[in-house]
Amino acid sequence: MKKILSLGVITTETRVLLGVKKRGFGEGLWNGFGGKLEEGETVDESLVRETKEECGVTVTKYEKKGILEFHYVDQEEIFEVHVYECTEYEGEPVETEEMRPEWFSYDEIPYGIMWADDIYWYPLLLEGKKFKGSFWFDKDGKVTKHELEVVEKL
Ligand code: 6U4
Repeated sequence: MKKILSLGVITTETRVLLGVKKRGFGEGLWNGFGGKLEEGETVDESLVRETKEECGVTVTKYEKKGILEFHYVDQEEIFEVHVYECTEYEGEPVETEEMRPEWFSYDEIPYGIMWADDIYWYPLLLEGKKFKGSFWFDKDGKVTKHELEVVEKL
């Protein structure tokens, strides 16, 4: 079984907005904003709702850039994460109960405290490419195997 999730990376020409997750799955890691789909929701709707919940902004211009499958040892389901680049938003980023947002220059992205797959695909996203991939994790969150390709269309 697959579980679909949204993940949005807010970008400017030089910086990305990430949030450190304060609780739950991925706690302590810097990540984009997103989450599971609620009943009857589309992936786009989940992206907009979750981003608002997690850092207070409403994304108004976004494009799907990647589809990634994550295989975790301790999760029964495969996560299918739809990755978006968000280039316009309304409101100002604020800390919420779930996340604390911060801007990072492209060359200061804190890969050491992010999900281990991120270092593989953030560079593609920041170069404007579209991509598809799969990552397998061990119990410590290390990537044991991966497949990743740049595609013309998702
Ligand atoms: P609840 O159950 O409401 O706390 P929800 O906010 O719906 O959770 P959550 O927080 O579990 O979902 O969402 C996880 C977020 O982390 C999604 O945006 C997808 C993202 N994510 C999951 N695995 C990831 C990985 N390996 N690399 C990555 N992001 C990942 O960069």
